[in-house]
Amino acid sequence: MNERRQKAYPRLTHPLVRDTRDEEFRRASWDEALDRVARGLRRHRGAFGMLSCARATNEANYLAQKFARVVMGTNNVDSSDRRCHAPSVEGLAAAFGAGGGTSSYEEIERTDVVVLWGSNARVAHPVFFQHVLKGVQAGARLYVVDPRRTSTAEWAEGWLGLNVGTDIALAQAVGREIIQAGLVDETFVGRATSGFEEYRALVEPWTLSLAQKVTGVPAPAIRELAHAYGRAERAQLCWTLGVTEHRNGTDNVRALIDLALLTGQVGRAGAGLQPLCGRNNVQGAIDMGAVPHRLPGFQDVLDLDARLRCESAWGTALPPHHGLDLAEMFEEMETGGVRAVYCVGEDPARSSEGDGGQAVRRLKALDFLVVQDVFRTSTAELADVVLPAASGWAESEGTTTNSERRVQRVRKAVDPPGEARGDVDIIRDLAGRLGHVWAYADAEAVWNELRSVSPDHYGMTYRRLEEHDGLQWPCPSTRDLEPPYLHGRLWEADPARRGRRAPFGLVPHVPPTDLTDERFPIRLTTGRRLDSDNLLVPGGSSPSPSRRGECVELCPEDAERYGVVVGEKVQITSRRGSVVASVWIDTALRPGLAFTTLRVPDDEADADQQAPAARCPIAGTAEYKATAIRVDKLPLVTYVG
Ligand SMILES: Nc1nc2c(c(=O)[nH]1)N[C@H]1C(S)=C(S)[C@@H](COP(=O)(O)OP(=O)(O)OC[C@H]3O[C@@H](n4cnc5c(=O)[nH]c(N)nc54)[C@H](O)[C@@H]3O)O[C@H]1N2
Ligand SMILES: Nc1nc2c(c(=O)[nH]1)N[C@H]1C(S)=C(S)[C@@H](COP(=O)(O)OP(=O)(O)OC[C@H]3O[C@@H](n4cnc5c(=O)[nH]c(N)nc54)[C@H](O)[C@@H]3O)O[C@H]1N2
Ligand SMILES: [Mo]
Repeated sequence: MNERRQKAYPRLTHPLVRDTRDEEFRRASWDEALDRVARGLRRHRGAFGMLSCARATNEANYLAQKFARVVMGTNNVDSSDRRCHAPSVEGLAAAFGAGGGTSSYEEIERTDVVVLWGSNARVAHPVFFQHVLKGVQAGARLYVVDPRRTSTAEWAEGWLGLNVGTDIALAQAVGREIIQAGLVDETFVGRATSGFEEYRALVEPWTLSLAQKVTGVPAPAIRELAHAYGRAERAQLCWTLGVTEHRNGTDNVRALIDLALLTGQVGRAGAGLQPLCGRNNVQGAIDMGAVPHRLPGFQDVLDLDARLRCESAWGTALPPHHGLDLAEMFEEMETGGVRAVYCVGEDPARSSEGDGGQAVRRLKALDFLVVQDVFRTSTAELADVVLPAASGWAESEGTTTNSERRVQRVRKAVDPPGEARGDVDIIRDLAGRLGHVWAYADAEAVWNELRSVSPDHYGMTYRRLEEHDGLQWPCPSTRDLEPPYLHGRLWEADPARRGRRAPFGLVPHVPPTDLTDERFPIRLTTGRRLDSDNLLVPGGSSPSPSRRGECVELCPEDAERYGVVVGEKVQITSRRGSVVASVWIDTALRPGLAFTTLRVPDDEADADQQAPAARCPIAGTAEYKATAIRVDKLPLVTYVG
């Protein structure tokens, strides 16, 4: 077992400080630690970046973004939404104006067709998957679109095993078939959308046979999906990282939304578009404004009315332009644009901005780094000051927002250990030291301020959240409830009430940046496993035949071709670097396709081996899902079963 990488992080119980990065940390009082942070940040008002936490409460995220905007005067605030959910938010916002999934979990149980596109929900979203299974039990047909025959696919009526990075080609062939078969909802398209003729022309070349060639999915399976989706009374199209973690993640999302526009599978009970959020409060972090271009309530920073509302609530002028996103902040660490970082509940040194080695190098070069986390993370080891936080879950009062836009109360059940304190209290006290006295008595006071600046949250008092067991946004009124699905207005007959039309995305198919060829013949994709949590994989880096650990998974045919067995180490080389990993054999894969967890382990390699080849220009999400590699057998077998 690889102790160095896999040892669980210890819990933080008291503040830690040091004068220089070469020194060991020493224990400090809260007063001393917060004074040091205030000193460190004061010097860098113009070159500051805030990383906020998609696992912490809404209240913590609201204060984190307020700290960046009000105390530090910058919109440079972001969270790991950038790595997974941002393309969904951008794609949905471009089509409908709101960046949230359009339907609710309950509707998944009462629908006719569920499509899980690039989503291994059985493994990564087990709670949601229970709703899917209830739907299936009630007669819904389930389709799974995934290069691997995942355990999610085992439950499906149809599995479409496409080639990595061919989602747009597949979606457009489905769209063409829907048009050809006369399954377009013409009323909806005519009333509520724009760009249909351009869409028809765009998808025209994507015949079933061309799509079969490009995507690898047999034509009859594409046809079946098109007919099932197009004929369904109600259908739910759900997706996650198989769609978003590409150089064109937002375009991929648009291509899926186009299918719903074509068939009117949105804005009605039981019909919808549902990107699943990775962590408990990714949606909330975005909704609270912990993103560089949006104020709380998904209001654009450039929207003067929204800015004025926040300025009057916060008593200060706000920067009137978009800030830097997570990826850009890391780039600016290199060029001097970001010199100080306040990192609340993010672990970029391990989870990495695409590449661990590069992220560590950039964090080390900062003038000042403060980390506020539950655990003593790899990122905390690089900091000047470390602040111990209470966990947002079970140790704090507040709220979080799930994939169906439902805001729910979280409650404090136990005290945090040692001197650890809640994120809300820490950020508030720090603001006070920097001259901004915020008199919140508790989390509810923070929430009520958020309600005053975000019309979509206005109706959600703590009391109502408790009475209703959570409420979905939008909730503009303290009396009424909105329907559980979004965009019902698109179905209005009256154009004035219908409002803005939803435009077709009209996106082109482009292959991944990293092409396979003779030198790099294998497509490596990454993803989750049931027994691992993001970058923490039980079993370390040396799997035995009974325990996978971190490894590269090959199909039986490829393993035989390379003459390798389970547990044997191989060298994996991409165009950007090389790592050594142990082999696991998985029948979910097919020849030419390899799979690994988020990071192939290799203690010797800290260079750019995991750097993504590209990013989505709209959402900033990295192309984590499509690397071209070569697998070389090593002369030495290090494991003998
Ligand atoms: N057990 C467990 N659950 C988790 C996590 C965890 O670490 N462990 N992490 C959480 C987080 S942060 C997130 S964001 C979510 C992610 O949840 P998911 O997105 O479901 O997880 P992934 O396994 O990353 O990717 C989903 C699927 O995309 C497929 N895929 C790869 N390339 C392509 C492609 O080109 N096209 C298509 N259509 N599919 C492709 C992969 O084979 C994989 O099965 O999971 C959350 N839940
Ligand atoms: N190669 C590759 N890399 C990837 C991905 C991939 O598919 N491939 N996926 C990416 C994805 S989808 C994601 S989401 C990222 C995840 O990467 P990270 O951002 O590192 O996310 P977590 O592992 O969730 O770590 C978040 C931190 O929050 C802390 N924390 C939890 N609750 C609280 C709280 O209430 N308050 C505070 N202050 N801290 C708290 C935890 O201790 C933890 O250290 O990794 C990304 N990296
Ligand atoms: Mo994620």
